[in-house]
Amino acid sequence: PSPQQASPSPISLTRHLLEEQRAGRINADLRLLIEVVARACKSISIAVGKGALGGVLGDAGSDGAASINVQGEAQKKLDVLSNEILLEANAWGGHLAGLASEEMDHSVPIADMHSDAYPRGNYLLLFDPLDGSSNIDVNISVGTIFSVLRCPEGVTTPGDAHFLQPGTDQVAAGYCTYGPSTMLVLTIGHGTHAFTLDREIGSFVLTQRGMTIPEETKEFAVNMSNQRFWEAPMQAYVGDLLKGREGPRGKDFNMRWVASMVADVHRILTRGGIFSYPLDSKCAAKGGKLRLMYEANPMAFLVEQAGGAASTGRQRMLEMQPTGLHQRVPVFLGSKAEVEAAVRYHREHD
Ligand code: AHM
Ligand code: MG
Repeated sequence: PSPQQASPSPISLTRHLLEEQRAGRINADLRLLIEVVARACKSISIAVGKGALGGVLGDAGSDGAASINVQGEAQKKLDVLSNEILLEANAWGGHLAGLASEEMDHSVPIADMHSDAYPRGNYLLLFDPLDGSSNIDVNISVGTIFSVLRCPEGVTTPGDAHFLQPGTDQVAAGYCTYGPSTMLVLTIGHGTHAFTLDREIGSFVLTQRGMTIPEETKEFAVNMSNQRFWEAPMQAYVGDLLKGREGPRGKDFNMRWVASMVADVHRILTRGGIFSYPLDSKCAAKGGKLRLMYEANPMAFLVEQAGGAASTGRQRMLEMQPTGLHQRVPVFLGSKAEVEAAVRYHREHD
């Protein structure tokens, strides 16, 4: 190609964020925070990629005793390692007031993290360090999910209550998927953009600007083995999907379920679909399976910014007022028209 036609130079995450800062969409602190999270994700990607060679597969805990997290689930070695990587990376940056993780009972104010008194910033970070843990040992995609909120004005040592802000208050959210390639998908409220990790260079490169979820879909994602435990609206909704072309929906649907939310949502952001983890009689007492603050809300923000929708089946996800750090919710997200259809079944069959 002549010099005039040369392909544009790749845009790194660093350059993208600097351009967002120059456009007045983020400040330097939020930019640095996102850079630090991205750097931690690179470390996690390396650990995940080593697999059995890194000695990181299997359960955490010693002497045959399983290590159990706040959710009552056995922790994997990589859950613990990923949590430590994110904590360590974010402790000293100076942009956070506190952080909270799926793997920790309570949030931690930055002030309590080190005796060296790191400076304290204005943001709160929430994360699921390694989502889809059941897939670690079988070499299937897993991911990290994160959400960023503002620390309320005047609060220097935030506690759990300060994190309980509705998803509409998120200033940034994203996930990193550790699959055949490692990708970071990010929103700061101005579209959803995807970056692919260039492993040789070690930097994330913008590979899809402005992801857009097709409004209509013929693909749904759900754990069908729970069917008999679902509530009436979900029974009716999926029942009609399965009737295909002859049924009221008038088209044949395909199904996909990775059992890693990050991978399932990434597929939906790429080619459309609906993801659901509904209420069922097994998880009803807890309110659902997936966690609002560091799974449902960040994904809902990303999906809405890509033109999709996210709901509990009865309410827009981002408008839910959280009542607990580890609160669980039913989740329906993805192609807008399909999420609206699922919500309609809830209205009609409740
Ligand atoms: P985790 O945070 O303990 O890994 O659990 C969340 C995961 C999601 O990634 C996934 O969508 C879901 O649990 C799979 O659940 P199931 O095993 O019931 O299909
Ligand atoms: Mg999780």
